[in-house]
Amino acid sequence: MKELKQTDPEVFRLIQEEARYQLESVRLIPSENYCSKAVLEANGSILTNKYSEGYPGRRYYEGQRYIDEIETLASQRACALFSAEHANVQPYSGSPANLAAYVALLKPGDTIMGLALPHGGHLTHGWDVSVTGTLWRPVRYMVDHESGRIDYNQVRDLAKRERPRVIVAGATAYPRELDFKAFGEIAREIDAYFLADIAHIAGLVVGGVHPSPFPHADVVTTTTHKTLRGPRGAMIMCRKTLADRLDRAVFPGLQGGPHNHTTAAIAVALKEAATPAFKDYARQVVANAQALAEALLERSYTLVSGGTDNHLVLVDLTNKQVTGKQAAKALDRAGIVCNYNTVPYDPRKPFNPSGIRLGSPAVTSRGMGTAEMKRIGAWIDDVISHADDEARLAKVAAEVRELCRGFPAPGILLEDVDG
Ligand code: DSN
Repeated sequence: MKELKQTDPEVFRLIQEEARYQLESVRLIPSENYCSKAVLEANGSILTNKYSEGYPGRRYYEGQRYIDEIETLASQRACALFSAEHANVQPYSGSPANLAAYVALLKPGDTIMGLALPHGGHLTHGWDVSVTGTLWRPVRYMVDHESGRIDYNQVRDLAKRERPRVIVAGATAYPRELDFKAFGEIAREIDAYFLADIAHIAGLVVGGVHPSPFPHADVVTTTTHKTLRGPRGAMIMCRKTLADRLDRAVFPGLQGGPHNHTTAAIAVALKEAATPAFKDYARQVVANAQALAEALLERSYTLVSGGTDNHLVLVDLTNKQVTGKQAAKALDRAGIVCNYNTVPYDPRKPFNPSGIRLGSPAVTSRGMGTAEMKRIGAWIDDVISHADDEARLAKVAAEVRELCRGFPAPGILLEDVDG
């Protein structure tokens, strides 16, 4: 970044500091990852200079000979990887992708049924403070109080009673496998569309460690930057019969020109995700999350649903001396980055809830394995048990830093941050 250093030393310094932070901390936010240097290069390329409203072969601007090829490549790679009939790679991120899907499938006032936000759903699955909960009528299913899992009989009963036009399956804080077949059957019983939002688990689906939403789903949305390890962006995949409606909802319905640099970086990430190494990565993500869960269970932590099938662990701290927010802040001071999170049936408010959410995608991208997850589990307990003891947090932070420097992060070299 020689040019940046010269032109804007202030921004250069902040990026350097962030790079050091990402390198020297254990990043456990389940929706974050490290993308490869190749993805970063495509994302930071001259493709950002272009406007390309429209779709390959049907643009409103001339000069698209290379852009058309890039977007076609990305779209074809997505179809091949996810066994999809059609892929639109233009949505700016996950929320716009979900909005586009609703715009394509629904009339204003129609009913959306999704997992309640405090039970692990997403804002755009029809929560009140999102426009998806005001432009359309939301109904929500919840996880079972005892098991912490989705009860598919309850989903079916609610669907039959409320007759949603779209049923959404997808989550940001659900540690268990989603039964896409069951959701598809329920949707067909009431003649609804089935939308699977696989943003969190796309990399696990590609890696073969979570069942695919196809052929059960009519529409699949995903971000590209979580377990899929691409740039910040999104895709909508669907049956051919819905392709025109979805494409029109994205452009010109909701968006202008696509972000071509992002499209190219998505294409690169999809190529990387098609390799045998990525399958190993996905398997290790799950093994690491399970190792972390075990380390916490051994230390008497309560995990929502008792453990995990995927990349994340949701810890209920109700039986500990700290709230989720206090725990997350103390962990950050000790070099372990996570987020505070509501747990199902949480008596506390979302801004200071009872839980923390931990995920393995980013640490696994650095090559950490189950032995490191055990150490991380022990540190988490140490920090949560001594959240006010700054000397103890500093000691953990030093140990975390030493571990992290032994596992360089993709796209961030030690020599870059050390200067
Ligand atoms: N905000 C993301 C997450 O952290 O799960 C989901 O979009």
